[in-house]
Amino acid sequence: MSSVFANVLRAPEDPILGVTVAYSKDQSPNKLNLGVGAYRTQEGKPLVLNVVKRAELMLVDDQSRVKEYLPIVGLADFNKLSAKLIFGADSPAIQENRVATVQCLSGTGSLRVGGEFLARHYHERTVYIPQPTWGNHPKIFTLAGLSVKTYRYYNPETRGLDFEGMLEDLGSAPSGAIVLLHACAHNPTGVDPTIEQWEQIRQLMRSKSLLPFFDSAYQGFASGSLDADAQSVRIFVADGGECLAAQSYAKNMGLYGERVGALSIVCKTADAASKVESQLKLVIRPMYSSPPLHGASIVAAILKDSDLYNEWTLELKAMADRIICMRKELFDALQAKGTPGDWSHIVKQIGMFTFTGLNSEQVTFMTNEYHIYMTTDGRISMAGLSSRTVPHLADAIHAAVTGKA
Ligand code: PGU
Repeated sequence: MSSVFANVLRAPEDPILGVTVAYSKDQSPNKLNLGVGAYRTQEGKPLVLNVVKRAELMLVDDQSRVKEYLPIVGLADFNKLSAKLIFGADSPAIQENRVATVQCLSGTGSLRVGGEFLARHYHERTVYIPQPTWGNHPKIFTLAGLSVKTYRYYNPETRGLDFEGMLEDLGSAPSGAIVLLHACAHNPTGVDPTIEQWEQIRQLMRSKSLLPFFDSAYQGFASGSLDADAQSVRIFVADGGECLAAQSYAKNMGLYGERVGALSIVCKTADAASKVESQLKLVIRPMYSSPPLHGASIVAAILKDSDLYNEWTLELKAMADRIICMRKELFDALQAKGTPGDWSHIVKQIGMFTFTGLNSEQVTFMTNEYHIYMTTDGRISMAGLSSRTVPHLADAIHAAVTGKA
């Protein structure tokens, strides 16, 4: 009675999502999941934004709505409004119809579709990703048919940006290479270039015809402002050059499981953009045919109604502010305990994560002894913390650093 699949090897759990699997099996009442980047309330609960609930009620009440297939490229309103959100309402690229936008399955799907389009139609097949980066990036781009290389990004000694290293590596990349850039709130480091540094990166990349591919998974989460967090992308679009952008509404609208996102390709001409769109359809159709309706309808409803939009920006700011408060509380707790080391990076880094600098042994210790779950690279999701759990985390970090169980 042997299975034809008997020889299939068991695959390891995913380095990020596997943390949640391990956490779920833990029976301790004090367990804490700081692995996945998912927002939690002060009570440690997942949050459905009030504005999302309002939009959903509107959708349910609308008797004219049907459940027909969306077009291959997704919901037209959603695509237009998503491009406006990231590039800005007054973006010349949008006004000149130079942007091809397709609705995709959240940030991941947008990166995957963009990667496959580039592998099929772009002359340079190498994509440079930051070191370190979100663990799924290399897998997504390799499967899309690109070859993946890295550029220096983070300096563990300063716990800041390795700007020199970054410029050096991009400077020696082959002309035309694709460069993956985190639009804001770099995952896992929480370290972003300043606007002046972005400007230098732009000049270097344009001088070498490197093609920017922005991953925007945290617009609004870094600073609390949607416009400020899109600045990096906008300075690249303002110079009239081309780029790609993958957007996710998982975090900033809390629509994680709805899988709603968009891929935009900014082209030099409207003609190129319409041809690009026609080819994106050929990438999408055999992959999943067309995207899901519900999440995109929620996003479009919120983005097109000024009252809902304003409510969204307030709720988004509140999430970003709570994360910033958690940084301060954790930093203060470690200071108060006199935990050895400089922990100021906790308050300096931005976005959902703190890249603590804890090593994998320390992480394992914290999981075994304190039931605190996080990725082995020492990244903690600040959004998973609350005032109630900060002392427990501070105790665990203190013990891990001082070697006391
Ligand atoms: N890009 C970056 C930089 C991300 O951090 C994430 C999510 C995504 C894209 C993809 O998000 P979508 O849900 O597909 O829109 N990273 C989180 C969530 C868990 C995961 O690994 O997917 C994280 O914890 O790193």
